[in-house]
Amino acid sequence: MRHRNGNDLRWSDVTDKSVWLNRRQLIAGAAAVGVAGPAVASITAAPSPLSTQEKPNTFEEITSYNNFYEFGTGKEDPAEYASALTVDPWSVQIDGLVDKPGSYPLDDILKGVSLEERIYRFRCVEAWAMVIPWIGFPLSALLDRVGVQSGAKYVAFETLLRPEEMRGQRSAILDWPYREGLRLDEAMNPLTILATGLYGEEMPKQNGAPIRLVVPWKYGFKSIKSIVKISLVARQPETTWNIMGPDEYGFYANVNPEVDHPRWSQASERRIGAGLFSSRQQTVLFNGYGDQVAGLYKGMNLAKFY
Ligand SMILES: Nc1nc2c(c(=O)[nH]1)N[C@H]1C(S)=C(S)[C@@H](COP(=O)(O)O)O[C@H]1N2
Ligand SMILES: [Mo]
Repeated sequence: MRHRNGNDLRWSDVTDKSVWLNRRQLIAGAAAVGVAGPAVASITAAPSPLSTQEKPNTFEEITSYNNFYEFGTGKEDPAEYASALTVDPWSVQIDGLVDKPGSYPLDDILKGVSLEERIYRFRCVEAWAMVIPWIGFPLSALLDRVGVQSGAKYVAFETLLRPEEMRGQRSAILDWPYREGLRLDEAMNPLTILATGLYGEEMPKQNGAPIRLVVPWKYGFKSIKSIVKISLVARQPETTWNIMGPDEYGFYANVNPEVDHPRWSQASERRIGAGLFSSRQQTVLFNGYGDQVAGLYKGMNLAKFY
């Protein structure tokens, strides 16, 4: 990418097992990176039927191989430098075509929702992939709470701009702050979540603490991190990567094995952690979430609106 310039499952049926599993994997991951035990608070969240049964990547893989250009363009830069980020206090400004605009403290946002574990496939436009056990809640729950007005057709998101803590923002590698957007129906889809944690713990800073978007059927760059602003708007908003390279990064950015990136094929992907000798896996249209989202794009030419 670096570039020129849980409804049918009962809580009691599954909670113990998932908490145990998360713990065990977290401890294994933390031990491998040399992190001391009790620093993070664990989160209680219900499992979701929208989760994949695929085996998640390890905590260490998910937190040591990242894209977060605010901390540098290298995959290891976010793990090294994101500790400088202050995530408390944190508020999200919600504005535009909404009934209840305002600056919402994160605690207040979280009081109004119930957290779920969503184990999702995640596919970066650079052709690597992981499986990540997010903790979060549907974006629709927050949008319903603030009251979306009828003129709103898109949702625009912005990341924090704080170059004192985000060293990557001291150079103009991207047009800061990082911005992303979704069509309103994409934003309201049940798969679209705001994530506040992973592996049953608060969101690691390198993964977009304290709150980030996750849109699992789209390339990873749509899943904007460390969000401070959500605007309901009438027109398709400008988005960072689309401005950088309109021929390379579309607004829709749905995972599609048949639409190659101009500089590489999107037909297959490298599963992080699959081992040195494992072959690449085939990329699946909508990252395998077609049953839930294909209907959003009926009548659109997916090669044109890539
Ligand atoms: N603010 C911000 N959000 C961002 C990015 C970024 O550089 N800045 N990178 C995106 C890209 S390209 C990917 S693949 C994912 C990576 O998420 P992860 O590091 O949690 O796997 O975050 C996305 N969100
Ligand atoms: Mo990405």
